[in-house]
Amino acid sequence: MARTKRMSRRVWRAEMRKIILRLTRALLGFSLGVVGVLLVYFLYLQSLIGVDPATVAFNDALKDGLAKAGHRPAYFVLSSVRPRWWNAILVSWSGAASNSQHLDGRALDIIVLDVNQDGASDARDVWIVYALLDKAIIGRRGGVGTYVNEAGFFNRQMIHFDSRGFNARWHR
Ligand SMILES: [Ca+2]
Repeated sequence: MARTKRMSRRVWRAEMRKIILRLTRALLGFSLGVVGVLLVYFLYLQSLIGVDPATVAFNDALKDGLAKAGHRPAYFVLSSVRPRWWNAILVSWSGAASNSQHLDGRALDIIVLDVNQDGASDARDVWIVYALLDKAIIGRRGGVGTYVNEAGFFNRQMIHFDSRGFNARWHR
């Protein structure tokens, strides 16, 4: 009698172990799926998919302008088309505008690296890109902003530009 009890307990434990293992595997698979979807989604937010053609043209002109001036197009897109819920989070996090040009796909935020190839990614590079966008490329057709006075490398190296259809400039 005692032996059968011990046996059934052992069987029960083995069954539990199997169930826990299966649950752990399912949970792991689900988490990886969620991470994958988020990854693809945030890569999409940094792509030029769905960006206004006028803004894409500004971006192309910037690459050309930098090359013609003997510089490198050393920058990457941090933010392009932004869904409403993500913009709402950024409004409270980082002071993004609630009526942001990103909502309509008219804006790009770029992080400027060592454009002039002097070995450092700093304000000099930001001003080279700003000058091109300000005078040669966008003019009165849109907005250009820098964040050179803010804390943190990524803020300071960021330039926003958009095709809002009228002139706007700022330096934070
Ligand atoms: Ca530099």
